[in-house]
Amino acid sequence: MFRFLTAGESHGPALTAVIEGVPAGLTITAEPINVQLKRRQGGYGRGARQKIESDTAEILSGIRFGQAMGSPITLVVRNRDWANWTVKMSVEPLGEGEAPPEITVPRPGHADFTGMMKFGHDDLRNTLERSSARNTATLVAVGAVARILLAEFGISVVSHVVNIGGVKVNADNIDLRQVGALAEDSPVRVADKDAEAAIIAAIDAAKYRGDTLGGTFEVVALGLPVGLGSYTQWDTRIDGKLAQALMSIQAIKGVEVGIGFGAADVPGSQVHDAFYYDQAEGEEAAHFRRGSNNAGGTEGGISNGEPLVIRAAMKPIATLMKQLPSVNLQTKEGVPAFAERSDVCAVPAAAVVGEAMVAIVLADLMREKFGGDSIQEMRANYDSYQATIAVRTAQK
Ligand code: EPS
Repeated sequence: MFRFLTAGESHGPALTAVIEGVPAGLTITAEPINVQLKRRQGGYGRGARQKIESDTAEILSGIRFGQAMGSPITLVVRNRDWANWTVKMSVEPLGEGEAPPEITVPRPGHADFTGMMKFGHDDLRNTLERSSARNTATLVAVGAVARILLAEFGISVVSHVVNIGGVKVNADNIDLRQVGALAEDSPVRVADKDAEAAIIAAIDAAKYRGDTLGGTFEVVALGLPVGLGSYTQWDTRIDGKLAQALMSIQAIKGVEVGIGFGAADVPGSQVHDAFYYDQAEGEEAAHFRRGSNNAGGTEGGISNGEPLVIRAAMKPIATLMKQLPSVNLQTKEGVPAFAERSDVCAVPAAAVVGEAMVAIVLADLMREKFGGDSIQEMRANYDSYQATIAVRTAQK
């Protein structure tokens, strides 16, 4: 199993992740992790905090001479902003009169209200510090390790944004092998240049109004073998695991696989992906082929060998500079919601986090199916399975 825990507050000293289940012998260095951390920090519409932070990972355990030892891997991402928060976020008790005023007016749509009620906090900082999307830096760092494992088996995970604030991107005719690279060149991670300008204008307009924007991103995984996940129990399904992983990202309110909700509107003849069998020709081996990929790469809770295509919808960020009505939880007086420095739109960053969560689920399913304590052992199991698939696919 590939599993992990994270810890850390948004304005505390650091964020930490401990990962278990990385096979021994896998080459891991900080550099590819830092590449992913930098990608998450980009995107048009982010706030002043990203100018302060320049996220990098320190590896504190599990790696020797650039190779995994099979022991837990600890990653630390330090918060540069901590220097400005040593009193407000002091671990030690503060002296008389040193404590900052309590924040008591929850933002509608944020974790403020639910967290304060559940944990019995009087100061909503005790809730917002951990519920903050700052923690997605650790998810991306863990996802970077998952990607290193997946790359050993030729699996890649990319993303692009398909909608921000209702401005839709037409990416239907773009080759899935190119969509990630095209998005990488765009400040709003869109593969369609026409939509890019309209989206940037929409973000600027929202900022001017003191408002925020959500949107939808798509994650695509290529190179998956058929057979990850299972229909045998509810919690073994690949699509269920992916949905849970994506829904765990702050502000995600919806997930769809393939044509998703669209499949509910049309008859089965227009939904299901017909099978064909292509005979061997030249260099190409005989293979099964599908007429379409409306299923988005999963059938029966199992990967079917087609590209995995999954979308997630993000609501607008809950911190609005033009504050919504709220209530002071102590005095019960109606007042504007708390407003703190924030992003206007974080959908491009959320797409990078989405890639990480998908990579984590896929790495876990690869570990489950192919096992092994070392990368060599895992590869031998993978090769043996692929050989049986090749026999089942070959012409009779
Ligand atoms: C966040 C609020 C902002 C964002 C933060 C998430 O932080 P701050 O209050 O320090 O300005 O910048 O995101 C990050 C710091 C990050 O690295 O993504 C929130 O409340 O969720």
